[in-house]
Amino acid sequence: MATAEVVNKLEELHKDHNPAADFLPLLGTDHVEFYVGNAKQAAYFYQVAFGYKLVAYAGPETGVRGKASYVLQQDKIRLVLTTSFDPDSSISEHVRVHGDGVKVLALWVDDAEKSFNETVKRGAEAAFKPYTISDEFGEVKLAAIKTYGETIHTFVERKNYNGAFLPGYAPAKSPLETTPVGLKYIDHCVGNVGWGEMNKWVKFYEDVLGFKLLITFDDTDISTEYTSLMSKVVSNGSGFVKFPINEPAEGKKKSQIEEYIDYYHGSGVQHLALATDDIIFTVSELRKRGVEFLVVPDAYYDNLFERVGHIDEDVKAIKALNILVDRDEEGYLLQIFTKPVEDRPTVFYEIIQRKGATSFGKGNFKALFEAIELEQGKRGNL
Ligand code: TYF
Ligand code: FE
Repeated sequence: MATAEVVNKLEELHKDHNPAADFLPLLGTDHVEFYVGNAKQAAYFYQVAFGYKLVAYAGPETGVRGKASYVLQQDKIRLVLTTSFDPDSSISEHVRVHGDGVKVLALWVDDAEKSFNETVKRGAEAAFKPYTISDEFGEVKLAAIKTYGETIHTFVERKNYNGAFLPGYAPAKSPLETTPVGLKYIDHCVGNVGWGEMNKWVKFYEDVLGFKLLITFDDTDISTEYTSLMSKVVSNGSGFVKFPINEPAEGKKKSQIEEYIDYYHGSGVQHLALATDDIIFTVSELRKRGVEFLVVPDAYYDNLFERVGHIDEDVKAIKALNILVDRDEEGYLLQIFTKPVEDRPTVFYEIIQRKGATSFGKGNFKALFEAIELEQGKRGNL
């Protein structure tokens, strides 16, 4: 699909969006919960390397048995890191199979019960039924449905809750003095699904959650020497929630999506794109704190101006930090990708700054995927 069509689609999506008629009005991403082997250490990593602040904790000390959860926040982004003490729990089983990974993409809604009922009526499989939890700070209603792999969407209704996170969590303060790196909100969350499953999951988001197809990338858009994949982006009506879905495609060697699926042992969340409004600051800070990024060759910058025209940023800094730039009809975007943040080549992060552009950096796919292949080769997985 041409870029122009993409832009029209997005405009249409917002123009036609009538929140009152939307059976699943989403206010945004409430939080992302990871199941991990050691939440205490993962929380340290996210505080020190990514500048998150520890805001809440649940565990034995707060009356929660058998597990511990750390809630980390930076502006609107909230991560929850959960570990289990029970080898037979579903959390431990999730970690055994997948390694550290995303279990929950939680969506902030006005009515969790309605969100659950409407999506289940349209074919969603329940993960858990609506229930209410409360403490002295108010009430929260939760319900959840299953999506690709073992991932779930929890609907979080937190009308006037003013506690630290959710009932059961106590406010927490870390002895660490962390400073934010300028991360603002989750721009999109990407799922990798198995061979031939992309359209099934696109249809799931369309039929069950009322999302609209925004962009299609086929294997001709994005096949390099080795890596081949197909991708479709679905968005909710307000445009606040965007889920690209990737599937592997036949290529010369192993697709990066296949590598993920082999190591994750199934479908799951591939990357979270975090928005900043000062990517030079954010990436400089992340690098200082030890976050590792994919490397694109210097040659990428040789014809940058020809590809993207004028940009406001200092190109020397952009090049020194290895930030990628792409332009669409509406403006441009700056983006960069971390290496996987686990030992397995599974979840990674994208840092993105949008300057008008609403697309996903198609012009960078070749350079980006070649950079991914370089890493795949080092792991012996090409
Ligand atoms: O979210 C996106 O669509 C872009 C492009 O392995 C992308 O960030 C797609 C697949 C991938 C890495 C980036
Ligand atoms: Fe992305």
